[in-house]
Amino acid sequence: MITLYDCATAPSPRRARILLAEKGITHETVQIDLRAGEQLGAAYRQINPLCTVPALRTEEGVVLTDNAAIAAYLEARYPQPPLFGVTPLDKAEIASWHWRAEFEGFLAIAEALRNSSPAMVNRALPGPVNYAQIPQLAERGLARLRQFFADLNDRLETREFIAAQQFSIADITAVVAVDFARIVKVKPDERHPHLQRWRAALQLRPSIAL
Ligand SMILES: N[C@@H](CCC(=O)N[C@@H](CS)C(=O)NCC(=O)O)C(=O)O
Repeated sequence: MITLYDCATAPSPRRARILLAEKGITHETVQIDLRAGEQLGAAYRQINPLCTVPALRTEEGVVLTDNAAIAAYLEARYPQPPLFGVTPLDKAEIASWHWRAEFEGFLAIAEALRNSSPAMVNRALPGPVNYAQIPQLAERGLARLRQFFADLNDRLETREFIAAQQFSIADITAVVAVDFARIVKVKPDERHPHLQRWRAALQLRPSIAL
């Protein structure tokens, strides 16, 4: 049985949860308590030395230690429904927007939150090594995040989905980023009608409630 190492309140494992649900893959879930620092404890380090969630133990007993590996494995092992595109051009378009959702969305939120939160002093990056906060990075993260919302809104003006006219991994990563942006007080508003329409439509998918 597949095991997902998860944290119900964290955005990165939510990406894996949605992917598993979209593909209808039965699995067990183990919650790791990030607030209590369980990811840094000896027991979890043995599972994932990178000290992050999600991690996924495959049926063969191999532990995949990040979303990139988890998504690559699940798409190859359970090809239906395809979430990375089918034709070469669709795959390219989805890969491009998936990267943007990670780099311009996810990483911008991480910069803004992890470089400003008093709870994350010296934890400006996840993982086993401590890094000091850089307050200016928090400001830049907020600016990048606002720009990402504007760009995503423009992109969705003429589209139901972000890339290749199909629901894909790009929508999954983007919706998790858009929802988690609340943590730094950035939310879709009247300047983002297309983004709001897309977000409302995604709510109809059972996976998005996870
Ligand atoms: N590259 C990783 C990043 C995972 C990540 O940053 N996870 C966060 C939770 S959203 C974490 O484990 N944080 C632990 C910490 O802050 O110590 C992935 O997407 O799989």
